[in-house]
Parts: sequence; C-alpha cells; structure tokens
Amino acid sequence: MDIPNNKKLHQRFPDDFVWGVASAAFQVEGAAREGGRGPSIWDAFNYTPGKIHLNQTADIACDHYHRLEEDVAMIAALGVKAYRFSISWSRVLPQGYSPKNAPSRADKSKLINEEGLAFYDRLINLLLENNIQPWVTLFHWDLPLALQMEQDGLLSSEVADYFADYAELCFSRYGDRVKHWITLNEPWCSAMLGHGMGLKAPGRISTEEPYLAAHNLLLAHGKMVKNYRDNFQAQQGGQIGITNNCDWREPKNPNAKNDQAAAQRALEFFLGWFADPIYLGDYPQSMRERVKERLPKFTDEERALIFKSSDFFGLNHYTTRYAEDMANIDKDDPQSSHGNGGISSDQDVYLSQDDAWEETDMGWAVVPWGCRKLLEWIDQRYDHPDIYITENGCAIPEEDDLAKAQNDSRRVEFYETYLDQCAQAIENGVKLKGYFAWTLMDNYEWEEGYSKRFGLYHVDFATGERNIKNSGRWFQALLSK
Ligand code: GBH
Repeated sequence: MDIPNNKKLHQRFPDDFVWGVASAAFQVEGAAREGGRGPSIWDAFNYTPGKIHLNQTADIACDHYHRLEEDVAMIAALGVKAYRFSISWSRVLPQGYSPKNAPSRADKSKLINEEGLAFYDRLINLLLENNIQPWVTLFHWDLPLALQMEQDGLLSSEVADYFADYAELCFSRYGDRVKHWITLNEPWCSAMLGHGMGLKAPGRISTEEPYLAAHNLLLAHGKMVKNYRDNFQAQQGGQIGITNNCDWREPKNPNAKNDQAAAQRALEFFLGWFADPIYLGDYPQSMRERVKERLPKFTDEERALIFKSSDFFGLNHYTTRYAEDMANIDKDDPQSSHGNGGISSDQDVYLSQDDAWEETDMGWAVVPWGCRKLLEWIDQRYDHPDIYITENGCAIPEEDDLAKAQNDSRRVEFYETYLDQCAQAIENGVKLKGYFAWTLMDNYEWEEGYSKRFGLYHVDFATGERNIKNSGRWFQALLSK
C-alpha cells in the first residue's frame, strides 16, 4: 500500500511524547495451566458455557508466554519506546494471597510462584535491552479465582488489602526497572460489565453491586498507591496512576439544555465515578443524588487515601455516542433501554449513534472529534492533569484471510484521524503526554473470543504465526521520522 505521508502529523507531537503499544496478560499469554499459574475469574468465565463467542478459551491465546523474544522484537520493529502490558496476578500468586495476608488454611509453601515472577523478569529485561520502557498494569480484570470463591471478590471489603500486598510484591521485584505503574485497567468495566450487566467475569447482574465493586476498586487503587509512595517511590523514582475508560457523550440536540445536561451526567456516571474521587475528593453530585443509598460513602480516611492518588491521568478511549434526556424518549420503545453504558434508570440518559457515523467491527462509531472533546473535558474538569491515552484502536472485519487482514486501510485511517484530533487537543493546551495503540497483535477479545481483531500484527490462531499489517507499517513510518 501507499503509506500516507505522516511526517507532518508526527511533527505536531512534542519530542518527548511517549509512543507505545498495549496488551493485557489474559488476552495474549496463554499457558493458562503452565509454569505454576493459578486460575483467575476469567478462566472460570471462559469455561462457563454460553459466555464467550463459540465458547473459545484463552488457554493458548497468542501463546505469548512461549514467544517472548519474537514478540518483543515485533514491538521494537514498530519503533515505539513504550510497551504497556499487565501482570497476571494468579501467575505470580496462584492462590491470590501473599505470605503477608494468607489465611492459615492456605498452602504457604506455594504462595509465591517464582516461575511466574521470572517470566515478567525476562519480559522487562528484554524490553529494556531493546530500549523500550515497560508500562505495567497491575490489574487488567483477571482476579485470582481463589479470591472470588473464598472472599467474595471485588465485593469484599478486604479485597483492597489483597490488591495492596500483591502490588507490593511487584514493586519490590520489578520496581528497580519499572518506572511506570498503572494500578487498575478500566474499573468501570469490572464494576459495570462484570457486576452490573453480566457481560464480563464474574458475570453478575445487579443494580447495587457495581457501586460496591467500584468503591472497593477505588480503595484498592488508593492502597496500592499509598504503599508505592510510602515504601518505594523515593528510592525507585517511578510514577503510579490509574487507567479509566470513557467514551464521549455528545448532546443529541446541542442547543437543548436537557440534552446538554444528559451528556454531562453520562460523562459523570462513566468517568467522574472514578476520576472525581481521585481529583475532586468525592463521587459526582449527580451520582450521589440519583444513586442515593446504593452509592457507598467515603469515610474521611478513605477520602484522604484516594484524593490525589494518581501521578497521571490514564485514559482508554474508543468511541462516541449521542446523549439525550430519557424524558424525551418513549419508554415503551424496547430500544429505549438499549446501550446506556450504565444503569439507565440511575442516569436517565438515552444513548444513540448517528446514521452517518461509520462503525467498527465492535459496532462502535468512529468519531475522531469525540476524542478531542473528551481530552478537553478532562483537562478542564481535573485542572490540567498530564494525560496518557493508554488505549485507542479499532476492530475491523478481517476474518482469517492474511492478505485481506494486512491491507487494513480503515485502521490506518482510524489512527490517522484520531491522532490528528489528539494533536489538535495538544495545540489547544491539553497536556497529552503519550499515546498507546490498542493493540500489539490480534488477541483474545474477552467475550468476543477471537472473532474481533484489533492488532497492528495479524495472528493466525491455528499456527501462532504473526504478520505485520499496514497499520503496523504506518506506525513504523510515523515513528521513523
Ligand atoms: C478495552 O475495553 C480493554 O481494556 C481491552 O482489554 C479490550 O481488548 C479493548 O478495550 C477492546 O475491547 O459508547 O456505549 O458504545 C474497552 C471498553 C467499554 C469501550 C464500552 C467501548 C462502548 C460503549 N469499552 N465502550 S458505547
């Protein structure tokens, strides 16, 4: 293909801008029952019939566990200087517990899995040898199954302490080399999709549990950060933050006051839910008013733990929808409860898409300007934080045909237009400091199994063979300027 001339685009980003690619342990590693790894809630969800496309499992996934050298060489070939990956908690602590907190019934001799720890040592060292900075996510949804079964998972008031002890093990083993930590990936998904809508592990459906799970995740984040700041940061000199996800909400009728309010409310229920306690000290007022007693309250101690607990603002962004006030909508219309991205009766927001917007293979609309508007909203609401886009990308239908998959011009266009809007945001004063493409290679797309491909590299899941797509070449060209 003709690689478009992207020199001008690259010049619009500062020299120290962090360019990276991202992945997550459960989606790429495979080796589910090798090297002493224990199961996570996602292994159990995989094996529950009907939860995953064609009941596909992540037992092998990209077999990254056995292809480490090859995969790091692929990252290096892109020209990126940062790689965001996650650690599988149950690979390093197979029972979930660490020696600090294990109940007496646990098998103490097998709490720490040195073989699992050694895998990430190899990965980190390989990256550094290739001049690539590791950006480590501590939790990308794969809670050790033992903590779900024995401790009520994210609904347990004690789960935050387990997070903190697991994180401490990672800081102490890797913090000499890892200078960028992300505590949680998209707690909104664990709370809403995992405990509200039943779409992700642990598959629960409730109008109360999402708020409790979210509260405990915020406490877990706060405790992990406190531990790092108190015991490691001064000596190791790294940064620690959280990654939240948010899709933009645009008022359906930009001149209607109640649509403007609906869009604002939808953003507060989505991103403000997690970012307000960290940057402003409490849940958004709109949530406190509407969710009432189902929304936990912070004690003074909890508030202090969470307030200002992120050194940077991690953002995953994929799409945009229109928002309008539920009062506008015919509630008898079965469509009216569709796609609210939250508990609709709490938000009273109706979401929709424009017929003119192109959709990706996930059904998510491609709306580059929504990315800029979201960056500007964050910049204003949270007083100009350093923002890193830790995920952005798209799935397009590629089936298994290699030639077809490699010619992914729609993905090239996606990156080109979204990055153009990122550059505009920077030109408008937003402190956007980095951008990670999702994702390095086609992988296990959670409940969609292997049916949705987001990679810059194509993966043949029958053979494990990887091949670069044109979008990968486009990044090479962009970064070689
Ligand atoms: C991320 O989650 C995950 O971190 C990653 O593991 C995953 O592979 C990747 O995205 C691709 O799915 O505006 O109502 O249409 C994505 C979280 C939440 C993003 C829902 C899209 C659509 C809501 N997603 N959102 S809507």
